[in-house]
Amino acid sequence: MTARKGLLERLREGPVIGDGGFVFQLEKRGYVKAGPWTPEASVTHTDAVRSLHRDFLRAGSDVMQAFTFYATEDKLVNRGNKAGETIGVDKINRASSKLAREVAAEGDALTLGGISQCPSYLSGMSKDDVKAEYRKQIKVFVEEEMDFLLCEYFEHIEEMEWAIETCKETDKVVAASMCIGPEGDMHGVSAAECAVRMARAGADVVGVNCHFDPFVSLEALKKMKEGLEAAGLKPFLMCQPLAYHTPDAGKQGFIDLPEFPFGLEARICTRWDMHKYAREAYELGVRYIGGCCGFEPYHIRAVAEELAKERGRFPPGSDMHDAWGKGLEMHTKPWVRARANREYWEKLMPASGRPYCSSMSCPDNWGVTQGDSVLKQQATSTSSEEIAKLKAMQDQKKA
Ligand code: CBH
Ligand code: ZN
Repeated sequence: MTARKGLLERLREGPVIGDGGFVFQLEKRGYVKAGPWTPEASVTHTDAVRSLHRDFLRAGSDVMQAFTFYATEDKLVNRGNKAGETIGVDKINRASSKLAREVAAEGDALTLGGISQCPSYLSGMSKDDVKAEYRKQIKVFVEEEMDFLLCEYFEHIEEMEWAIETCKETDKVVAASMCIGPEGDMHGVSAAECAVRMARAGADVVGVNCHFDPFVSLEALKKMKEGLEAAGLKPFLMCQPLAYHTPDAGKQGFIDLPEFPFGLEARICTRWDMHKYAREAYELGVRYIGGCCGFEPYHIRAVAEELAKERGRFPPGSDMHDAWGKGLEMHTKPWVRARANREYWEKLMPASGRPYCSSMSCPDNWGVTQGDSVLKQQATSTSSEEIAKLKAMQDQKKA
């Protein structure tokens, strides 16, 4: 039996396809709460998490990323989140790792343990203490034999460096992606410099995830690539963008858009947008190509179909999807049959269907987020009055 190929070997051979958005998808299905966005569903609703992994595997994902987003201790208890007390870091990370491993074995996928930024960093927690938070997660990933590690969704390069350093205490391959766009991190560090610092901290794969659409994210990747080349560094590049169009977003990305997080639907990318994304990413030299919030299995399938030649295979889910809509030739209506071709779908400009819907909205532009301790000092009485009013309204509704 030949040994299973690891991430770096696969990346050298061709594109590796990541998965899509877990917290966003599971929130819509009723298993994650928007706000804390924590992954306790791996313990409380294992079937929901397992089945989303399976959907991504079928769509062509080469990586089953354990559902451990925001699963640090400080985040699980932050602002009254009960998951920390009732379940805890160890149990969530372990259950998530097992689910990823179980589904990965149903295909030839790799398993991945991920860590993400923690609220304590923003509140000024020391480097050692922040690292200790991460160590609790990483310990589980090592014990559960995840194939590699990922530091994802960091908006400050300094915290990212601490996270990478902590991952490097193991002998696992480390990938790192920041939730930044072409304008760089929240402390004014450019995208190019962020990439160089991630690589110097020891990441084998560097790039961006979340916060911006595929095309804005690739702009950031371009800058990262230039910076890395100038510094003589050669890590692999990764991109896992949103599946929402964000041409109007500011530095904080989609978090600042008025539609975040409950009204983003009009911005969803089509599968055809994802063909374009996959091709452009590949041509830029990005080899780890996946998605983040809003990215559903059909988006990943489109990436896998676009790169089928490079990968030498179509994903299992293509059984039910002929390239460029060819299946529409079997439709009953002639004008729909006429759409069974690439040209039609590549040229389509989808309408929003909302008469007064503008193409751009005006972001909040809050600027840099501060830690909870700072926000508490700034909180005004109006906001607590407002909260009390809302609560009363809710109680009235219930009664
Ligand atoms: O769940 C996932 O898919 C993770 N791999 C990445 C999640 S990025 C989450 C963004 C929401 C964060 C917030 O509002 O604080
Ligand atoms: Zn995301």
